[in-house]
Amino acid sequence: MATERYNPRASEPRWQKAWEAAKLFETRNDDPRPKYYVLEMFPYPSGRIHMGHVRNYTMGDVVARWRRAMGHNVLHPMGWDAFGLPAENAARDNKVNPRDWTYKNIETMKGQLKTMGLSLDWAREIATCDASYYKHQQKMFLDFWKSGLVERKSAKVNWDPVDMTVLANEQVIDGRGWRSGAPVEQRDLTQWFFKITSMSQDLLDSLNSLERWPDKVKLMQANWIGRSEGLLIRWKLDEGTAPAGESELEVYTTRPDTIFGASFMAIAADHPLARKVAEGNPELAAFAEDIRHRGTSAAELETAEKRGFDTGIRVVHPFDPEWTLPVYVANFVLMDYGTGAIFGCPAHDQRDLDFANKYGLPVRPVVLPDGGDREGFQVTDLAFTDDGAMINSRFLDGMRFREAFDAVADRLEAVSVGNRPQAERKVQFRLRDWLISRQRYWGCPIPVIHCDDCGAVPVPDSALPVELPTDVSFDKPGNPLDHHPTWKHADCPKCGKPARRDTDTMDTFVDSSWYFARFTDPWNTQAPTTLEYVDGRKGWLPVNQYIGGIEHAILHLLYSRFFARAMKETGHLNEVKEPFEGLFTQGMVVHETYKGPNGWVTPAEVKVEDFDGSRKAFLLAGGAPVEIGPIEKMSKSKKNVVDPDDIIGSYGADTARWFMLSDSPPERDVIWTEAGVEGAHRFVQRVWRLVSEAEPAVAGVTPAVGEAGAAAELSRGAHKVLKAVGEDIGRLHFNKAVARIYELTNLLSPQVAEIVAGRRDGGLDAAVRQGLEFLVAMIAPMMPHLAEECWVALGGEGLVAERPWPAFDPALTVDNEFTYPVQINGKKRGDLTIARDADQATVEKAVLELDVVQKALDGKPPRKVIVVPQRIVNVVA
Ligand code: ANZ
Ligand code: ZN
Repeated sequence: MATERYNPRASEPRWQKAWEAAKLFETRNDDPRPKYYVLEMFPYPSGRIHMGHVRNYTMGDVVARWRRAMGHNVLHPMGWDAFGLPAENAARDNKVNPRDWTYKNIETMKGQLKTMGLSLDWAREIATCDASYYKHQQKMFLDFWKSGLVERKSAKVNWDPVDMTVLANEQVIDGRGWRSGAPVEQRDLTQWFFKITSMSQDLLDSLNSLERWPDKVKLMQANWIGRSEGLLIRWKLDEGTAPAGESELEVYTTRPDTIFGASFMAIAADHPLARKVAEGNPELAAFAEDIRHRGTSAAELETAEKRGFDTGIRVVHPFDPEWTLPVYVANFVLMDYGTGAIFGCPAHDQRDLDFANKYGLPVRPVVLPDGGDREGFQVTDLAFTDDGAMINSRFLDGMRFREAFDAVADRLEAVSVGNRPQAERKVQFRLRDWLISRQRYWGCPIPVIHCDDCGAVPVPDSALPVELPTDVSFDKPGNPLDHHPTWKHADCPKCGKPARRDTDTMDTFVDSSWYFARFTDPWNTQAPTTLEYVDGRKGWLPVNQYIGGIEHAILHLLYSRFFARAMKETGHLNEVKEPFEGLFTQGMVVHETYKGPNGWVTPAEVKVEDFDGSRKAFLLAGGAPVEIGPIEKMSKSKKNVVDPDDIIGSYGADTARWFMLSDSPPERDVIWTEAGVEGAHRFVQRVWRLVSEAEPAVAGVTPAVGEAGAAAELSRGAHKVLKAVGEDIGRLHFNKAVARIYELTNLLSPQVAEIVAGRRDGGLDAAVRQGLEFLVAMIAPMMPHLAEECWVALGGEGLVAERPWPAFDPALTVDNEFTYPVQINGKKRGDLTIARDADQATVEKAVLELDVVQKALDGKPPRKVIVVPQRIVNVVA
């Protein structure tokens, strides 16, 4: 029988309309079934979706559809991370309004997402640039401020000279702005901060409770928070060398055990002592000015050449009044960590060693590697930073790290210098407060009015939202809100005098730090979110499964964790402090790169051919040879991008979805290849053919487990696959689930041929029907359109998208059989598969019936049959 090919172009839009008409994915907050909240990181509306989106949203959709089939009330929303610099750049370059540009992109991308057949609740769509969204953000800002979680302070900030804005520490990568790539400068500005450091300890401790987060993400966050236990030690300045009015230098160290290996002190260029000396020392002033202008990111300091300036000041060693050490101003000491001053121990710290070697300072080892030679141990170019036993350290000799740390701390804590102990234990965090002020237009306005008399005054609730003006000009560099002729003029809410609005907007990471909460009740005009769900039952949060890119491991996820806590503190959330119960970070979509005679070319412009096993590429137009480059992340710069529209247009969304899921484990990169997509499409057609061919033979047949022979075997296989696929999807092992589904079609194919040929033994038609229904249910989360089409072909009722996940029979999924190797006179001659619990007599009887055995015995009775249960059978002829 000839079946027509499946035509996704006709089928897919039809099913999308059917789901929409039935409002299947519009989730009700008062639905009594158990909730399941699955969320993918929402996109920035850059203009078009890319393959990374396709992969991300396909995974989320499989989870959403499967959870729905499992009986959950599923929340699966979508929105737009819609503020940000590209809109302003487009405005400047193309003379379009950032708002128009953004909303147009949203429309385009929404249309694209719809062609993917995602089961999204579009009724909850939000865009962070809507005043109805940022109104609540402004309210939260003010509430956080009231609760002491917001602070306005002057700080040394990272200034991006190209984007002309301040950046958070997290947005400075290797000393450069994360967007512009320009070297960041240091400036003193008064800015708004979220006090994320007030939660450092909790943000760190609670990582332990996140059982369904990848370890690597937790580790990255822990390192970013950077807790260390150390000691503050005050060193006396040597009187003859100290500047007037100065008597001590306080340092922070995590290695007080190495105090007898100290050979110099180093302070930051902005340390008060450095500033004081610089006042009378133009050479030092110039040196300090120079290092101030260079980047001060930790990574940069790590690699930059160490530079220092001897101040001439000396300090006295806390354990030896005769021992003095020089104080340098050095470029590798940060002012905003610890006390901005350190003691350098070259033998056990690489930076200190580089510095000491450059300036000819002593290098004295005080920690001996285990098994090392006490007399001969020396450090020259490589610092020894591991654990060992103390040497050359007077009363510490022989101790290990912990003991030596405590011995130094105990002794110095007991000494008092000017009413205070000379040392004090201190826990220190690397995490800094979150600077949120941005000198940009396209962001959420900071709802504050500055009055000469009253200072910074909150905008009253009744005047929220503070909306962005729409008539802005991008002709001048800098912040358009600041240039606007009227917008910033406002009366002081407190005293009524003319005052100025804050013209800064919030970092767009603020917008994405709470959107997951907004989705739970986007219609609420009074509060940003409410957790009250139904009759005081627990609400939607936390998100049960969050899926997105590893690139957000630190910034977005840490900020969201801060926000959930701050919202809870200010009454905007009830119970939850961890916003994401499960986190999955998917791999990237990568593709070969191609270089033509005039530079990079896109895969669409290239044809690749196989010549005796070696692949060669040519331009489609003109046939010029093309060099095949390495496989890399799809990116515009290398032009190795495949447009989802093209793929969906030619193969359909189901093919794209199937390929994304099938090819590699979801946490790894997936290599997009034409051959792979074609393979996926062949499978789509194969499923369709299987169902179409079987249909006449299974029409009207009631699905059932096969009773005997091939029918029973098929049912066992089908139930096993059903069980495994459910487990695989539950664990997000999509590629494994796909492999199982292939297995099932392989089991079904020959049996479909049998029933088409008219066989029905052991209820084969009913077993095939059941297998096909399982197949349809199992492909439904992944290829939802094809599943609906197959369901119709089988004469099924209703929409697959609404049907429950089928139940497997556990008895059919356990392996009840055992295969015995059968030996004749000690040589293996065959196998016997038989029920695992068959008794000895049954096994013996079955063995003697085997052809090979009968042939060997040649009509005579065996001398002996030895059955080793669950092991082997030996026939002695
Ligand atoms: C002496 C010492 C000896 C150190 C040794 C290390 C190894 P974490 O663990 O990251 O907290 N340090 C302190 N303040 C600094 C600053 N403002 N800028 C640059 N470095 C600073 O690191 C703490 C260690 O980093 C401290 O312990 C200090 O050097 C350095 F064998 O003190 B240590
Ligand atoms: Zn005032």
